[in-house]
Amino acid sequence: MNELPVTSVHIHDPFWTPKLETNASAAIFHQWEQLEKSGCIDNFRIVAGEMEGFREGWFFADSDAYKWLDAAARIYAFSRDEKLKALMDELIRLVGKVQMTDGYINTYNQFHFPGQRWVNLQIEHELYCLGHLIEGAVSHFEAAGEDSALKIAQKAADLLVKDFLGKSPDKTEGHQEVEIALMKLKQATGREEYLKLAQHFIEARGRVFPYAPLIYFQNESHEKRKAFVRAERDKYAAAHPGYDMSKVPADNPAKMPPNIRQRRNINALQGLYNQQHAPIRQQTVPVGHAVRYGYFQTAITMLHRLDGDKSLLPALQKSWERMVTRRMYVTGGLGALPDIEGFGNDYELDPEYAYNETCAALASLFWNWEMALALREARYSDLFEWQLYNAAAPGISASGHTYLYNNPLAVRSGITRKSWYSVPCCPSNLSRTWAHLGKYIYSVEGEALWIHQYIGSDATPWPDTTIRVDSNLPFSGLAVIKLTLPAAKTFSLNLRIPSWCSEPGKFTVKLNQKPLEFPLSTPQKHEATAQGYDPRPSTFLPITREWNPDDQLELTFDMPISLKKAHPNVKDHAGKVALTRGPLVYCLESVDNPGVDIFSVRLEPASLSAEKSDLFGGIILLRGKSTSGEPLTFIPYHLWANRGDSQITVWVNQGAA
Ligand code: FUB
Ligand code: ZN
Repeated sequence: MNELPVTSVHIHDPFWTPKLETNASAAIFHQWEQLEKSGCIDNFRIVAGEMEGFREGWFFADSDAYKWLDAAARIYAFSRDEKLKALMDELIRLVGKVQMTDGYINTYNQFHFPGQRWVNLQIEHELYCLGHLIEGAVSHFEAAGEDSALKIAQKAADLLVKDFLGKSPDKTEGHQEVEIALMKLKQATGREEYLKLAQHFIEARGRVFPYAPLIYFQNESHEKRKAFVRAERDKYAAAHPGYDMSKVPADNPAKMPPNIRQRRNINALQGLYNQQHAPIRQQTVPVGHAVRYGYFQTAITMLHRLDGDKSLLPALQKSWERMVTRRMYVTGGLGALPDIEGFGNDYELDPEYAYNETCAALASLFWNWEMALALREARYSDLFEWQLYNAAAPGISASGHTYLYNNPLAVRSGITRKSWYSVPCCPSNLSRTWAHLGKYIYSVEGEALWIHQYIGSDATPWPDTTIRVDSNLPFSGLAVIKLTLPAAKTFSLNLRIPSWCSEPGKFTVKLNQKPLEFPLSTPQKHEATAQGYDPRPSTFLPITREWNPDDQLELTFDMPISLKKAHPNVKDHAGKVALTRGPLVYCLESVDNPGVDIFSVRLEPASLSAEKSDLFGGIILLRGKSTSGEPLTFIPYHLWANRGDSQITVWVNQGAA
């Protein structure tokens, strides 16, 4: 199945439209200000010779400018905001000036180590940065219809083809991303060599035996280079008394489990950390850094889409199943281990250590969309929906000015939304995904149309057909679908029935006010998941008929409050429940529950009810009582930390002790 061009889908949704407007009018400009303030854009000015100064930030800081360009371009495609265009043009001009004649760009090396390149590929992210440049340039080309950024990106990509195509497996990037970018560039330009290089990187991964010496020596070299940079910075500061050493803000702390440093080292030496431990068709378990894992799975699935290699699919399916059943939080969050920023062992899902980086959730969205296109199974779009609301949406505040990087399920103190991070990978990743939300709602193939998400929107799947979805999700379960056709037309409409109301009798479909009957499918038995959320019962309901102009479908999904329980193998979860309703996970936040110890309170499940409130512009809260009669208020998890410092917990004790 194929996605629709994103600009052919127009979102008008009571839940999403305000968020997309905040993204376009506030978040993207806030992010630019922060990139300026932290020195990220000045790095380009300095290397371009336009200002004097010291290059700031992590060795991969360039990627944040490029990802901002990607987000800005995708927003510009809809907003046509001239102020945004001017900022994009300025950034593109600078990047063009920094680019070396053979296509190379990396302000870290160009400033600190001129003449050096591709030194520590497993660690230093040069190809990751160029990948984000390429993605940003493709978005800019598609949005602005100009090739100023695309030319730069192609020149860089041509250098990559020259230096890496057909080379040995140690010449692969430590942080996957460039593979996705090269495939997008192939789609934008038609140039086969970009697809070939992406395929080469994907197939070469996990084929360095043994891997440990490679990463060990690159790490030693990387540490030496970092020490050199630190010493240079001290010298620069001593020679420039006005120099501000604190441009880069501090991160939120992550609560660390015991032995995490040793686990990280072992993980890295085995190649698990960056999925270099085995060739791709043998990678059937989610391991290592969760963002790299998600980007890599996305790239492999995209490769299948572009070159039709079906042998890529079984490992992807197995890995997905293992992730969903044993290595994913009830929120859809990925990454039980801080420091590794990635997966722990099966059922290792501590709510306080939970890292659940926002980018890991976004990477999973990208992957699940590709899986949905490849396999036409509703489970992937179901997980997309769940992670969209409960793992990605928590990452950005209502104002669009503050962000969460790690997303634990229990916070006692010290974690809150911040206006910026020393590693600001999540904000622009969120913004570019929000701007492309329309892409994930529909897909088509021949005479068939799929609805993956019930997000209010208009689309034109075929030149003579318009579809309009009006939706009350995520707070109530009504979606109305209207078709506009010039004449009667036969096609198949595939409606996703969400996992959260897939049981018979929990949903109804009416066509022009009359209920439609469907044969009931026998529910399949599945291994219980680690945290109670299971996307696998979701299905596509196909309706194939001759549709008349102005036909209208009305879908009603039941939304009872559901109490999820963890698998007995998950430590310390016995007797606890997580509350969900429709596609939303709820939590107790201290600000709504004064005087209650949210970590020890015991919920009386029979007391629970859903209630409309004025909070956050009108949301549904869950209200209940503790076994000793204290009132309890639960808010959707994605909204926590919008009202100052607070404690939260998703898992609560239930019933008498
Ligand atoms: O290393 C680049 C990005 O920054 C990763 O994807 C994130 O986990 C963060 O470390
Ligand atoms: Zn991130």
